[in-house]
Amino acid sequence: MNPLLDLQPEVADELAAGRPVVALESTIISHGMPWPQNVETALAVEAEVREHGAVPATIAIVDGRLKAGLSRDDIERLGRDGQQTAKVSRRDMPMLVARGGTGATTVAATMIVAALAGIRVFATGGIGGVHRGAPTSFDISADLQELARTPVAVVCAGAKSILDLRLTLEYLETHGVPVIGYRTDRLPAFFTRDSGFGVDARVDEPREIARVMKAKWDIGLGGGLVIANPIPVEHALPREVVDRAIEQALAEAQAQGIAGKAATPFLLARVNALTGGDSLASNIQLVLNNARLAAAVAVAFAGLSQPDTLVPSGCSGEN
Ligand code: PSU
Ligand code: MN
Repeated sequence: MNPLLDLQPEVADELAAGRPVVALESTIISHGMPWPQNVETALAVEAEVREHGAVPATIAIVDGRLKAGLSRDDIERLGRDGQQTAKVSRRDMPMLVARGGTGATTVAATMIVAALAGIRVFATGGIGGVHRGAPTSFDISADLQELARTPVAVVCAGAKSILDLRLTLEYLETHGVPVIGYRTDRLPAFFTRDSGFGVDARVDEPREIARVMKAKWDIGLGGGLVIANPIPVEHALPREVVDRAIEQALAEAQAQGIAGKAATPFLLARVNALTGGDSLASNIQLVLNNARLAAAVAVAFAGLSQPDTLVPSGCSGEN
C-alpha cells in the first residue's frame, strides 16, 4: 500500500475481503454546500451507502496524509471551515502532502486516492467539466483528465450547466470516457433531468453497469466512467429557475474577473444563494440518490469479482 495513505480500519477490512466500498469526495462538503447542511449531508450520504450494502470512504487530505475514510471530527472541520478549506485537485496534492496540510479533495483528487486504496466506485453530486468560454479561457476541469486516466466509476447527476455540457461531452469522447445514463438516454444537468444532450449508452441495472466497468478494465483500457443518474423527478427544479440563476452567476463571475480554481466554488455558491433553499434541498436529494446507486453498483461489482465456483450452476449467464 502507498505509505502516504491511511485507510480507516473498517474500509481496510472490507477491501481486503473483496466487499463493496464507495468513495465519497470532500470538496462537495467544503465548497459545494453551506454549513451546517454540508456536514449533515456528508453524514447522511455515508449512512445511505451503508443502508444499501456498502461501506463509505469519504476522502480528503488531513495533516498531509491521504485519507480513505474520515472521522466525524474531520468531516465537521471541513464543513465548518467551508470555503476557507484548501480545495485540492491533482495539481495541489504534492504541496499539501509535503507541508502536512489539510484540504478537501475534488472529484479528480478523490479518484486518485480511491484508486490508490483499491476503491472502484465513487459517488458525488456533479463533476467538473469544460467551462463556458473555455475556447479562450482554457478552463477545463482536471476532473476530465482524471476520468481519462484513473480507473474509478463516478456516479453523478451529470454536471451543472455552469459548464458547457456539449464541449464536456466532446472532451470525454476524445479521451475515451464512457458516459452511461442510468435508466435514461439523456445526460442529466444536476438540478434537471435532461441537459438537451444524449448519453453514450443507457443502462438499466446496476449489475449491467458493473459488467461495463469490468469489461473496460479487462480490455486494459484503464481510466474511468461517468455514471449519470438523473435527479428524482419529484426533486427536480424548473429549468427556467436554474437557467436564470446560472446566467446571473456567470455574469457576476465575469464582472469580478473570477478565474482558475476559484471559478467553480464561486459559481456554486452564487447559484445556491440565488436559488435559495429549494436548490439546496434538491442538491441533497440528488447526492443521496447517487449514493444509493453507487452502493448498488459496488455490491454488483464485488459480486462479479467472486470466483465462478460461488455461482449456482445454471445461473452463470445471469450473474
Ligand atoms: N460541481 C458541483 N458541486 C461541486 C463541484 C462541482 O455541482 O461540489 C466540485 C467537485 O469537487 C468538482 C470540483 O470536482 O468542484 C471541480 O472544480 P474545478 O472546476 O475547479 O475543477
Ligand atoms: Mn477550472
